[in-house]
Amino acid sequence: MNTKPSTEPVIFEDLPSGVRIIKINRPDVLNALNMETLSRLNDVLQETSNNRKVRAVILTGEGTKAFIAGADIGEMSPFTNTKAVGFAKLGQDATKQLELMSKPTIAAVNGFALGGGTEFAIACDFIFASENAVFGQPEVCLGVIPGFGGTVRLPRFVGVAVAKDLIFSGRRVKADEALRIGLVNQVYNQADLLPETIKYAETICANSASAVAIAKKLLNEFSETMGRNYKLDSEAQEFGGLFGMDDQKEGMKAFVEKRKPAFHREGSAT
Ligand code: CO8
Repeated sequence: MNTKPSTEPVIFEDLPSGVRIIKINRPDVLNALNMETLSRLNDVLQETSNNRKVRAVILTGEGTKAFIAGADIGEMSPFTNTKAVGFAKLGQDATKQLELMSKPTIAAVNGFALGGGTEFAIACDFIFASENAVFGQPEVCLGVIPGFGGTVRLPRFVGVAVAKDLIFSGRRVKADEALRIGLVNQVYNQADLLPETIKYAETICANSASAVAIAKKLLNEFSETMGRNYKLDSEAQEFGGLFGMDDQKEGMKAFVEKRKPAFHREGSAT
């Protein structure tokens, strides 16, 4: 038997019940999302969406430390504006697939879900978290903004005031607070997270798939999914526009060099 861990950045397993578990598999960098991972994830999600045997989807991260620690800062740091817009759109395509596919999607957040990690979690229908889960939108600490749909979807979960708190401050939110502010549906200890998430997904799988699909479509329409395309596009454009600016260069360079960033001290004039 081959016991070597897979080097594929996205792996999946199908359970007999119709639940598919999709895992981001870059544990050495806390499952950070680079271009290759996002392309592969888009392909896997497309196949998942079209595969009639799959009735529910769980998205999680390999290892015990992270769900997704965000976009890959090392790879993203030197991006041009155009490349950054393209990267944001690749991530937005994957989050849209999770949100709009007719099957229910659950994020099993087993550790850090920062930046793009929180954005992928909130694209799912439900978020189940382990006690060690940590959420946050720290992009402003890197001189940028959320780019995978955070400015559009986060207010739907927690309201505009809390979304502004999280996006402007970049502060981290632990599982108990995430439950209190309505970001997550359930919190479990780490060992129970996946089994309990599977159990819940299987409860849904036992129901009529076509009825669940129509309910999901209507609930998405109710929460303004359809008006979201334009807003997602503005987010990608604004995200890309920040690339090459002094604060983006400094913010991401500082992360790679493991030091605090020295941003411009003057405020914005507009
Ligand atoms: N990108 C690249 N590498 C990462 C990332 C990341 N996001 N997160 C962690 N890593 C790497 C670390 O560099 C480290 O690598 P190495 O072992 O080679 O030094 C390894 O993972 C382990 O990480 P740490 O040693 O830092 O582990 P700690 O337990 O000390 O800290 C943290 C864990 C708190 C999660 C810390 O790693 C951290 O702060 N990570 C960055 C989190 C972050 O800022 N995420 C947001 C990124 S921006 C974003 O997601 C924007 C989304 C929209 C993009 C639109 C595209 C254009």
